[in-house]
Amino acid sequence: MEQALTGGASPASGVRMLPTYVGSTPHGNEQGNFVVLELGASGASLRVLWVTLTGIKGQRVEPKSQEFVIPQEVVLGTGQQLFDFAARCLSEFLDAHSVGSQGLQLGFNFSFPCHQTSLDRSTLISWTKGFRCSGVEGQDVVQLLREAIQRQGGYSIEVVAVVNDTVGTMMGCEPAVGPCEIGLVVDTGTNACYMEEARHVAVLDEDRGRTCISIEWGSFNDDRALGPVLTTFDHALDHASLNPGAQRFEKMIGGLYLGELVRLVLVHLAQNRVLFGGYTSPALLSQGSILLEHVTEMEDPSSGVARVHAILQDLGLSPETSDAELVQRVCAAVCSRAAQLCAAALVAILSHLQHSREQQTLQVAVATGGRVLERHPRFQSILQETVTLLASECDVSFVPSVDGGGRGVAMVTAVAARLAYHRRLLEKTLAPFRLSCEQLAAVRTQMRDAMAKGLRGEPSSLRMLPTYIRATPDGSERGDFLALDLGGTNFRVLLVRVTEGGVQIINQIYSIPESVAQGSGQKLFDHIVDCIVDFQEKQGLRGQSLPLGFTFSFPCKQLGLDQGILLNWTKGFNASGCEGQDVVYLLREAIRRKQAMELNVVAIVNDTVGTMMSCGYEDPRCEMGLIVGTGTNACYMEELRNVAGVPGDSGHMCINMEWGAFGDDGSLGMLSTCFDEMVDQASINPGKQRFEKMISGMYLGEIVRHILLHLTSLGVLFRGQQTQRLQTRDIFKTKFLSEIESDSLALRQVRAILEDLGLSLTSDDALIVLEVCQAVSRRAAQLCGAGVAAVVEKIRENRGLEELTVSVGVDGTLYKVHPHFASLVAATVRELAPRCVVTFLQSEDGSGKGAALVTAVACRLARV
Ligand code: 0WK
Ligand code: BGC
Ligand code: BGC
Repeated sequence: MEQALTGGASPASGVRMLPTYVGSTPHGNEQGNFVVLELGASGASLRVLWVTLTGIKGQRVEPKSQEFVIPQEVVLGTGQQLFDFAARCLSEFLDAHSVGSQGLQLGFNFSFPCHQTSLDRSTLISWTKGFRCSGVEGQDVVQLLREAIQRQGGYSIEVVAVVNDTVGTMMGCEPAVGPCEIGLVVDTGTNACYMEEARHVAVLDEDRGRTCISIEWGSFNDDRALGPVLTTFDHALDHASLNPGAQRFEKMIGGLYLGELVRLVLVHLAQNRVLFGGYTSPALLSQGSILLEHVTEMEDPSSGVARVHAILQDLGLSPETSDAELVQRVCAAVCSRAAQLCAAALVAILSHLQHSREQQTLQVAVATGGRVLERHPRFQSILQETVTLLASECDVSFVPSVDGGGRGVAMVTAVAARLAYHRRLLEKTLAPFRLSCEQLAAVRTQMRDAMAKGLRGEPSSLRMLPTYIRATPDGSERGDFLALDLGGTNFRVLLVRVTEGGVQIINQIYSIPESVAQGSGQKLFDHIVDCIVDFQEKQGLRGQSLPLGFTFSFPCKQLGLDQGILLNWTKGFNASGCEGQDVVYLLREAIRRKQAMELNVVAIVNDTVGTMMSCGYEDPRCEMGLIVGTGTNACYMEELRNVAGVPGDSGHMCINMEWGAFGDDGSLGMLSTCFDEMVDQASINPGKQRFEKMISGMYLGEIVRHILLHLTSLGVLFRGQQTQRLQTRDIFKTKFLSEIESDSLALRQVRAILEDLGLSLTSDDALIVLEVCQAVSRRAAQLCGAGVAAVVEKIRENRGLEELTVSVGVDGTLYKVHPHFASLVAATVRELAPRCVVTFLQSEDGSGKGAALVTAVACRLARV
């Protein structure tokens, strides 16, 4: 068991430990009417039930049911024959019980070993118990049933769950105390399930709660354990069976085999003249002539020796009384061993639970089902006695299932139906975030149109601001420079030394309190100068006049390299008296107020430009800068001839696109969701930066939070319990998306983060939160990719190239930290700009270095 749970199973052990995706025992509030289809629980028969769950503890409605015998040619025929037969029986039952024809929800009780990947997706591993329909092993049996129901027509039946009979048995029982946590079936076959700690199940990325595991102990065949127990009769039975070598443990316990074992022993004793005077009848010699019912009757003390005689005579034998008594003893031996082996296996579960729950005394209820347990006179008692013997420190109560698990299957179906309904609500909520290739291509084309209009100086949501940067560095830059980097997560002051050997950087991070970012412009620039002066003192630079490059990551209309008019604040900044002002002038004014006269502001650059320059220093093909951090934006080298308002027809000019504002003219309306509207309306700049608000770090967490609130209000999440914390703005950080979407331990991350937010959640909740984060970040990355595709395609067409090879310098926390963002952007660019080979260079030193390089170029040009 432990080997298989940890995924390290050696085929030897044979038990499969299959997750069933049943994560909790019944709450008792499941309600509704459900069709249950049972296949394989009790031999070549199929049962259809109509189960009504009242949702009121102890209030039971007797299920309607009908049994159908499956013809042998179907049991050994094709899978299609079997599932068509099942669909016909379903219709016959529904015709007979007039329970309506629309919106029927069905739970499929399929009692064979299956790899389940969800409550409604299950692949058959191998047939057992005399079934051997072709074309089913390795297939999803839910899909096969759905197709058969489709072919049958007449009823709209939704198959919402597939359940193993042991799980149905466990879920269906209502013990006096506490839920049943083990389900045991001994019918034609045998198996058990139990509630395991989710963290012990390697294939499930879960660390809390419990999950139901179907052990499939029928295939237990550990030679060391079974070797000494297996008899020649077991080997003979196995050899003649439909599946030799398989289900060896089941073939010693299951009702399909007990009769045959007895027969083989009787033949052996007869051939050794111990029985029937050495006579063996053709019936006695024919396989399968002694059934479970025969064994049960022959063993039943109440039916007595007379009944044994009758059965043996039916087999063409004329038994003496001594023969009859000996036959009874053979039956008893075979069945006692079966019950004892079953008990030993059950005790293995009990000791595993005792161990994993670190309980001195384990108290547990075992739901039991199956005709061997129900009808065999002594099986149950031997089982219980042996369990008590082998597990004296466990307090085990056995609870016979009342309807063979039909209710249990309906319970699981009710849970599955609720989950399926929630899934549909989730899909409906997230559908607007799933952008098609056509939608992304439309964004690329719209951005191209807006770029062209912006460059021509026509009204456009893309301002396409000339930066007066005409070339990327050529490596001849030299000197020491101060640089400021304002506008991202951190405000940094840097000393940048550019030498032949490369660039050395010393920097210090300073905070910009919200009160300063949203206070007066004078206070903001005074704070900036205070930080510079503090940095100079720490670096022993006071009194040294170093050229200063200012990375100012906000939309500025540049009138020159050292003149930039702030058009509007973004990203939570809102300092007064700055918009419409030359921020270099504002900085110089603050320098003057603070008498830091040695500061010589030479250049102001946008962080996209600084990033492009910084990466261009290493890779001259870098002609685009991209920021995906708190905000988002891009710049690139445009042909000067295409830039209206800047004289000159040759050469290039770096254009700051300010693509954060793309769609502010409503052109992205078709993509905007109600959640985007909520985030925009709650922002300090409603209607502005719409593209940014769908992509960047300042907003993704808020989009997710609004979606989680919406799903909670629908009852899809957190059982519909809204919490104060989750209603708090900005409480769900964008960095949570990166943590949650990290491939390893994803669900544990979700749980840890949301519990910190005071939310108690189920594993289904955790999965839904993960999906919401994935949908929001994926859309952001794809939109960003569509933007990059528009730009590189523009550069390619500018140069009339068949194919363009270009590099893009990138910076920004979201792009750098999110586990999938960068690869999704690259994939979208490959899709939307197939004729461009684009390399993304993550900037190591930030745009401060870029600002220093721009300053160095300006100083070099000023010297010539
Ligand atoms: C680091 C750059 C800076 C830019 C920032 C953006 O040096 O200029 O503004 O990245 O990323 P964020 O800090 O907003 O995540
Ligand atoms: C199957 C199990 C089933 C058991 C009892 C075995 O043959 O492999 O899935 O639970 O029979 O029906
Ligand atoms: C600003 C841009 C900046 C971007 C990334 C946006 O909000 O408008 O100027 O490049 O954020 O920091």
